Amino acid sequence: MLNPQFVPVDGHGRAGHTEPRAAFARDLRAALTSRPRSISPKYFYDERGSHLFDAICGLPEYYPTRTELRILQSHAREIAAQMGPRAEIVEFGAGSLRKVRLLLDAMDSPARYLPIDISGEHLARSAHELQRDYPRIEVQPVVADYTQRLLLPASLPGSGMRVGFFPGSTIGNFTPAEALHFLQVAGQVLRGGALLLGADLVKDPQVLHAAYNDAQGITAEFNLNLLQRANRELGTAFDVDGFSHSAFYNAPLHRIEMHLVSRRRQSVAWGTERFEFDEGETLHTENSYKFTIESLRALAVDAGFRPGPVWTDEGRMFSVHWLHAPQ
Ligand code: AVJ
Repeated sequence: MLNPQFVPVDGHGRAGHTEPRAAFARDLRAALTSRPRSISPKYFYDERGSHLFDAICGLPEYYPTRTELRILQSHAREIAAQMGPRAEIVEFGAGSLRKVRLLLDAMDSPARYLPIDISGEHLARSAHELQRDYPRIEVQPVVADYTQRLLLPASLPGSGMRVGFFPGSTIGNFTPAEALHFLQVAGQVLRGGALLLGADLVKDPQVLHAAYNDAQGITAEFNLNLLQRANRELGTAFDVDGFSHSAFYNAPLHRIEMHLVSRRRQSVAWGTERFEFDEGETLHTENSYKFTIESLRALAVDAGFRPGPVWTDEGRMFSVHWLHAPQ
């Protein structure tokens, strides 16, 4: 079943899905009219942004992707043993599919793979690729915003455990309150199953800083692409050269912050409106929270999960957690 489905999220059969461009316009307008100005990092990921993110994942300074892949690779058998036979994987975000392949290859007769993503195109493409390589697994993409309430198709008859997969430390994009809410919602759809969660760890601030300030400037391009995307899709007139990339580790809050900083006093036209930026004024585009193994487990407990095994690399850079969902 390869056609992405829209999934009702409000119990009234409505698709609970705003047209992506309209949502971007609404959220950008809200960002530009509030102080401090901030917008969700989910808007980084248009076609160009997704390509830039793939490039980031291969950068020498950006350790999370390769470290998590290494952890999954070296512990795939133990992870698969936690799942048991005929498990189904629900992935929050469609991802690059490299990570889930490591799991599927180690699992005992996986039954189904359900990737959930807001971008229907990206999702359909990656689901198709996976289905081609794993003809015996039912691949059922779901177009939905997994940060909202979520209903999933019922488990297949005779299937095993339902396992959520949320790799990449994407959970770090949420505020602590949002992360708690996400885990509570995930706990409901995974009831009786488990969540396999990747979380980046607190470490030397210089290592963190470098990961978001790469020498090739790809992360800067990725950040600035938000303004280019707005110009392309919404007809804003951002002068992209008038903004610079800023990323720094906010140690007391355990998070990398990314901002777009106005390099001068300027006015940005959008239709009949204008939005003023002072010199040095910022649009806050992303938080990337870092965790300790203990802080992540405590958060999971608050959301009703029971922490199981944790896998990490030798350098303790990144962590992968097995979390038992509530019964
Ligand atoms: C996909 C959210 C995990 O926070 O490290 C990479 C996104 N931003 N470089 C991260 C990102 C800048 C990434 N996450």
